[in-house]
Amino acid sequence: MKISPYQPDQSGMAYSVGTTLDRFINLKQNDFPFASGELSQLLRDIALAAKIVNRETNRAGLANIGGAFGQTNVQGEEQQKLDVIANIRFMRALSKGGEVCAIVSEEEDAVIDLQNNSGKYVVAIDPLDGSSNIDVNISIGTIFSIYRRKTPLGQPIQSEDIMQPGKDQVAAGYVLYGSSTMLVYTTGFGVNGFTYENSLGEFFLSHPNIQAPKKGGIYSINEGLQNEWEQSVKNYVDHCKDQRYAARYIGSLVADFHRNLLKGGIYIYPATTKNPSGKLRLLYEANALAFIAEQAGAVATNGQKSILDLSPNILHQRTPLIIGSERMVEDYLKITKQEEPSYPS
Ligand code: FDP
Repeated sequence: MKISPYQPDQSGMAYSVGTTLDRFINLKQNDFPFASGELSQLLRDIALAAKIVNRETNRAGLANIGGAFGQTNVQGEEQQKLDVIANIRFMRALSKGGEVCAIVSEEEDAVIDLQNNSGKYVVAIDPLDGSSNIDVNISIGTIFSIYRRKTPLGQPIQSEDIMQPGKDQVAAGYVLYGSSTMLVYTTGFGVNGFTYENSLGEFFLSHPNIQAPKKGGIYSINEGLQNEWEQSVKNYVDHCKDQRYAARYIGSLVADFHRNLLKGGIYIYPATTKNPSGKLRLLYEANALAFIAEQAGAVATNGQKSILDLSPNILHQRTPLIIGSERMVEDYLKITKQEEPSYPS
């Protein structure tokens, strides 16, 4: 009888394409000899909630759960049914495991204190971003940031546990419910993307160690708001046109960011007359994407400072966001700094 030894896949072994998310998280945890496993469990909980939201998203048209819920959230925006469903799913997943002490959600007015003073982590989450796109079958996403609480375990949470600058994130990620569903995350050691395989109910590593191109050919901005921009932003967009960059704007932050991260590009949501502090939220949108961007070699700024250096003052704080390929963001800063801020009257 002929016996041949098994030849394992030599393509990087541990983190090769096709590794399941669960296995990847376990292997990564082994890199930290004193890790307690709580962050790993938290990431698994988020992945489970993402699978459930993915199922609901796929059924949205069929089960009549698209469309408005009939209430407005704290931002004054109309809540969609799926917004509400996603919020409930993530709240449940984050509160069951015992790793989390508090949650900040786009859909909740106040911080949710889970009354779990032994929970090490604080999570800021936008359960369903880009929700105005649900009804028309366009990609939407979930964005999350994870922080370690600052105050000692065993004590009630304080505002310093919640209002942390983005540079203190221990992990961040997003889920993109698109032509396929992907979970992309970082724990501060590179960025990895996992694609969901529906029939197996698993996320598999499909985009190991994502590196953003230093320069790209895409700019993403809502040009319908041009009359509300500062002159300096108009100058940059003129530059993009001079360079013959492609204009691509889905209006779903996760989807626009993800495309630009992989292909190279710049996403801009500047201050406008309607939203002089920008539209996007610092704690559960900009910070997470900025952490991921920087881990992938891209850059994120509010036009003055790095997003990760901003200290939040209020829970649902907004910020201008300019994020993307390093050289494009550099050009943006060079061009916009030539102008004094001045809104058109
Ligand atoms: P939405 O209002 O649909 O939730 O986070 C807010 C957000 O979407 C982002 O996903 C998106 O990039 C942006 O707002 C779109 O805003 P505009 O419609 O003003 O362009």
